[in-house]
Amino acid sequence: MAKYLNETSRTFSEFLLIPGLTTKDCVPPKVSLKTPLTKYAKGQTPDIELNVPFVSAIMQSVSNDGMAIALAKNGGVSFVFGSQTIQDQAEMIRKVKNHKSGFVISTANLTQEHTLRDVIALKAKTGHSTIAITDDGTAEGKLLGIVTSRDYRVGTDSHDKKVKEFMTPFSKLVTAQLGCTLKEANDLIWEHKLNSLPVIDEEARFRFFVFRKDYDNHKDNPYELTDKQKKLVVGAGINTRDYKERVPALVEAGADILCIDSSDGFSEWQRDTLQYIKQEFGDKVKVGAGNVVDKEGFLYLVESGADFIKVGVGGGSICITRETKGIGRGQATALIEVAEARDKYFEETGIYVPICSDGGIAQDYHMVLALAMGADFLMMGRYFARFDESPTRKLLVNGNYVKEYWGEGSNRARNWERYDMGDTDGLKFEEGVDSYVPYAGTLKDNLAITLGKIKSTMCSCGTLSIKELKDNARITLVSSVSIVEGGAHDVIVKE
Ligand code: RVP
Repeated sequence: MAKYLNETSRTFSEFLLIPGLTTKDCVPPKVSLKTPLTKYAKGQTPDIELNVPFVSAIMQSVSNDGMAIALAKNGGVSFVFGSQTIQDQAEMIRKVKNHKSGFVISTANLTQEHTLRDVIALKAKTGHSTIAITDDGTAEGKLLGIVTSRDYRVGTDSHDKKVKEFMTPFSKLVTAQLGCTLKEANDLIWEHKLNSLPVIDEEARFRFFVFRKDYDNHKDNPYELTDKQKKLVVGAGINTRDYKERVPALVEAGADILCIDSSDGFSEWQRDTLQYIKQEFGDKVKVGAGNVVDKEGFLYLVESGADFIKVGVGGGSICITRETKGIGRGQATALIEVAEARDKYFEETGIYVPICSDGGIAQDYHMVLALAMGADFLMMGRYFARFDESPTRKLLVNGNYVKEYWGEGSNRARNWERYDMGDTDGLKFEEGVDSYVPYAGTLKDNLAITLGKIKSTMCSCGTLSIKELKDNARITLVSSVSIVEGGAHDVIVKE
């Protein structure tokens, strides 16, 4: 006879946190949101820690190189989507690892034989007013000069005028040598009152621009997450089919952490993938696995070698796995059980395996609830899809700006590798939808507001770290009537 669990599958919206004593020391600027990303032994520190407890979802519509750069600059990690060719995914990883904060590879370059007309057209196309002039018109050619909007007058100068007649030539440029630090570049910018500084190599080949405004931005990123070489940390999604080719390519490209991407990860295919990675690369390559929704799934993947475990089946905003396959569990119920299993495993073995709550965060307050229920960090798709940095189009629909957002299990993504079922034919049904989400602006601005709310809630609970929150939070179940009480009620709200 089937086993019937005497439980109700619960979601985040069914819970609230009860405030604890807030001492005068307990203020948002003192709250630390540092959290482990990979497993560690008692008394040691994890090899990778996040500065904010967020990772972006392994999805075409969320995590490309642009999102990865933006999120790492703000303290989290993106898992670049794996539903693309191995070469394309490795190239995205390379772009993130080669990104040097403040050192910008120019996308607006011309030769000195081009004309003012070309300059105006390139500026309109790229939005960049500083153009590098190189011998072959590429971003790696020999630097011959630069053109900025101070070098020409659109209304007066002939548009046929050659670039060489009005550019600032190399002989008059202040340049920096490749290998200089951002601080050194910035000192030159200040000393010579520049807006941009070209960086060249020993053969005078153009490599980067450093802009005055970017240095200021860089100083504004106190949470930036970098590796030992000061390169941004980046993750990559993998599957249980082509891992023998994909994993070495991603490792070669510099991925700091991998994660097997599947809606149901309690499988022998995940075990084989984990064992292969650990046998081939030892502990050098970190890899998360999932998704699971119970203690058994958690222990199975931990014993197979996973460095973190992802929790959640069917809770994602674009996910219809529960409707399609009839599998899943309320996200809060799943998380609470897996968190208990993680703590017990830690007590028994001295090994702490972080867990990630994946999907179903619909409100900012759900984030702090998930952390209080035991999540070490959260994976989110919808949240990040709304920002400028997500890879999708921004459109005007019914007078409102929206961004596109589609599931990895949708027909649009065609990511059939997510099914951990070997090379079985016929597993080509949809378990995700194609949708819009309201456009919300930049990642940095939105994250600042979200983190402010989380820190404020943590202070209300009298806690200054995620660990303290987990240990001390008091969580209550709410009735549907008290949910009504929680919003504005019995008043006429002014427009
Ligand atoms: P959300 O943040 O609620 O948008 O959920 C994102 C999560 O949904 C992903 O991290 C993944 O686990 C899951 N997902 C992605 N695609 C699909 C699908 O097509 N069913 N589900």
